[in-house]
Amino acid sequence: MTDVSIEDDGVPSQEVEDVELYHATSWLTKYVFSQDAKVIAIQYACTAIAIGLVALVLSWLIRLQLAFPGAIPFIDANVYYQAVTMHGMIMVVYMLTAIFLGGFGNYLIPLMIGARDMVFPFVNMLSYWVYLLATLILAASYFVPGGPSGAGWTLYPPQAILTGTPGHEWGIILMLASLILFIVGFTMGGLNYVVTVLQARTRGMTLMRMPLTVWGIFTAAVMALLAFPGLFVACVMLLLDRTLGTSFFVPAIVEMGERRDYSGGSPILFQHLFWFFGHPEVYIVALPAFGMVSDLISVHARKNIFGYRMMVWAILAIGILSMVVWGHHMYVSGMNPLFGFFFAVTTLAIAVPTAMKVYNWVVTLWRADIHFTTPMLFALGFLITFVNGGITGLYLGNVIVDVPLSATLFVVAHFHMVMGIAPVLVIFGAIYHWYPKITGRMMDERLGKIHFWITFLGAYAVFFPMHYLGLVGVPRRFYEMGETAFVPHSAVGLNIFMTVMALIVGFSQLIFFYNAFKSLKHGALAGGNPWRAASLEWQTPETPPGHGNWGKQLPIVYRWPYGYSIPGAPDDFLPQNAPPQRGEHAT
Ligand code: HEM
Ligand SMILES: [Cu+2]
Repeated sequence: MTDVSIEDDGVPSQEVEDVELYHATSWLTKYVFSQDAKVIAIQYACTAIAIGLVALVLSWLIRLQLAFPGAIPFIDANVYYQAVTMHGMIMVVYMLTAIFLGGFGNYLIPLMIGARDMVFPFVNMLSYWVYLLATLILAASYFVPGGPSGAGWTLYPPQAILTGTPGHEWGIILMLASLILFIVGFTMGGLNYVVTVLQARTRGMTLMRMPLTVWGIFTAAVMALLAFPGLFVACVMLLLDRTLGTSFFVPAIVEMGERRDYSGGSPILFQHLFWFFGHPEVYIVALPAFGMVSDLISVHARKNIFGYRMMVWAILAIGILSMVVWGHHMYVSGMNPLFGFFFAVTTLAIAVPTAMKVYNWVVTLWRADIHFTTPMLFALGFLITFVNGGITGLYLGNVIVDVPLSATLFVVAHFHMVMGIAPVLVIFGAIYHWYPKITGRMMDERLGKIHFWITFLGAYAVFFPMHYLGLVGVPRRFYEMGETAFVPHSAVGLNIFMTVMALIVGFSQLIFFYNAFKSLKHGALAGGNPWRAASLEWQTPETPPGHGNWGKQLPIVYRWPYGYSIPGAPDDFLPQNAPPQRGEHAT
């Protein structure tokens, strides 16, 4: 039967006297400058969603220009490239990274491992405020002379800092300063997540009994702590190149007919540093999503996750491998072909642990008691979308396939599937799933399902045809589309269709926001554990969990978090902290 060890050796669980916990003394320290991970989580999530909405609106501008070139007078080439740049950077860094690690990480880690809070609450609070500052600085670049950077989200020098690129005046400086701050802020949060998982688990919560959500977020945090420094130094050096005239990344160059003072720098060095961060970034987003999807599937299919240990090892293997594949973003940079071979092999090798995870999800669903709740629908949507994006990733991982496709919309379609749509579906699923714990009320299921179907089908309507456009050679980051030589006539109608769908998908998110706000007051009361879930966060004495999460006594953990459909269990499932039952044998 299930893996149970009995720790009833008479030692009381760790107790914390009330006075030992820091206590909020005023409204301000309770809700604004709070050190409670749960409040910080909400702050992170709300900020990330708010700036994400800005990026969403920017994507409409891009799409409107592609479908109706020139129809909207204020979208000139500069505005277009600025929109592409800000959209990409905000979505990847300021929205996805922040919401997965700062949002879900803060909320779920302490609750899922039975801790009272993060181990460094003050630093945790500081992390959020630095992140907010970084976000505001980035947004401010829309209000400085020259506007935000239009260098593309990859910020490649030399063009990122030379005249002719929109935002080379102030935009790029603010962008780099903002990224530097973001990384400082993230590091403070990231150390918290890692140390908390390693040091603050409650009695009986061995590493191999942690929910996969925690494994995913933990591994992502470790990776981010290793990968972000690459971006950090790249940003500092590029900032020096731009402001002090150093030549880290800029070779001797003639600009507008004039020889500039730069000499000897290497633009390729920047690409290496950028992608040393940029590729792991995909998994910094994907691993938490993997973990959360595993938990959603298990709970809503009333079945233990298949191959738990394999899932853990796969997460770690993906984490390690993805640190050595960054060169697949540079196949067209002119690097030594032997490197191309190395990076292609490591890239394709990642498919192995990834496919193992996909098989395990599918086997978990096999003959399960699947409840098609909103969180489950989003989890299934993720599975399909991720597999879809993963397969085109296999194409692009091969040098000879990538070279002709690399500057086309095929790449844009690929990465939107795999790290645009797929993680966003998980974010929604996770919000529907954990909302009752956070607020004490359920979200409306009917609205949730409508929201799912419009978002899921709509996203496919936007990005599926994009593969085709890429294959016929439509370039990416290209301002003037219309019926130019690049764009076959058949693409014009498609482009219009995709743009209309993008607007529909975007506006349909209002259904979600309406649901989330209305349910705060009017949602059905959830009780402590509406999904009958086994993991620890659902076993708190109060819902929403109070300050310190657990009242006086920390829970004791006796088993793994996937005890579902257990014959003889009172309610078909066994929470992690339920004392051993008759018939369970110790391990
Ligand atoms: C409603 C959803 C979205 C739509 C309609 C959309 C649309 C677009 C479009 C049209 C482009 C420009 C393609 C080009 O010409 O190069 C683009 C670029 C990009 N998008 Fe999205 N996007 C969406 C969501 C996301 C999300 C969630 C992410 C997060 C990963 C994301 C990340 C990016 C990135 C990194 C770029 C590349 C920017 C660059 O080339 O510098 N997008 N998007
Ligand atoms: Cu990559």
